[in-house]
Amino acid sequence: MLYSVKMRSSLGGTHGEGGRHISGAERIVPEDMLEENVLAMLRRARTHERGAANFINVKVEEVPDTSIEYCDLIPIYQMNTSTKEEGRAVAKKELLRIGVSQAAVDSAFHELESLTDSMRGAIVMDAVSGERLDDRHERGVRCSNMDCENTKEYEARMGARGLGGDHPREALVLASKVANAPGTVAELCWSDDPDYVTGYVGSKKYGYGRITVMKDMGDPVGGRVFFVKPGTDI
Ligand code: PML
Repeated sequence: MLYSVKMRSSLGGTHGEGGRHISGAERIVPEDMLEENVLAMLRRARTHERGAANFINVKVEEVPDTSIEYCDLIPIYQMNTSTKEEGRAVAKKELLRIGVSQAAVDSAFHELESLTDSMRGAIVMDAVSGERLDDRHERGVRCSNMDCENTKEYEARMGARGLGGDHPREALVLASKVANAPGTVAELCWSDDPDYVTGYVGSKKYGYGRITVMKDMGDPVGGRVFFVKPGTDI
């Protein structure tokens, strides 16, 4: 039997009710790894670069085998950049190459660059008009209930490429689920972790386009945009 373990944490109150989002994480693990994963998540919330959370919510749920859908991880390619400006310019070019319109690229960057605090979820945007389609304001839409099937093989392969650790793993799993969702054209993301400057542009068409520098070191504001085909049932 598999279990879903989800954690979200904040500082100074629950997020959205005076508290500041600190971190979130989720895994799907076998029963014998449940306890170690719950502990790892508590530790992560209490030792995060964004602050030591004092509101931590951990949810554990059984996942019936019949409810699971499998998809391939999208292939990784990397674009090396050394400044935020260079990284964002590369991301814009990549989104246009995938087929997102100039209007939608401009709108997405305007939305993300206007944020004063990180969103928990993503902005859903029409890939042609650039109109924001969700009405969830700073909460956005979350992609959840996901993990990679074979953790050992995943870690061996990613470790060999120098891409071990939580950030690439969580981002690649999420980007793969999003890219495989009906209606998705592309995704844009940069991290809300102040010490983590890497981001990506994801798509089913080309894969996980990792961009090494997309923001300034120390910046605690990050976010995501899911670009969808016009008419997608969001
Ligand atoms: C996040 O952790 O908030 C997003 C990280 C995106 C980049 C992950 C990577 O490929 O290193």
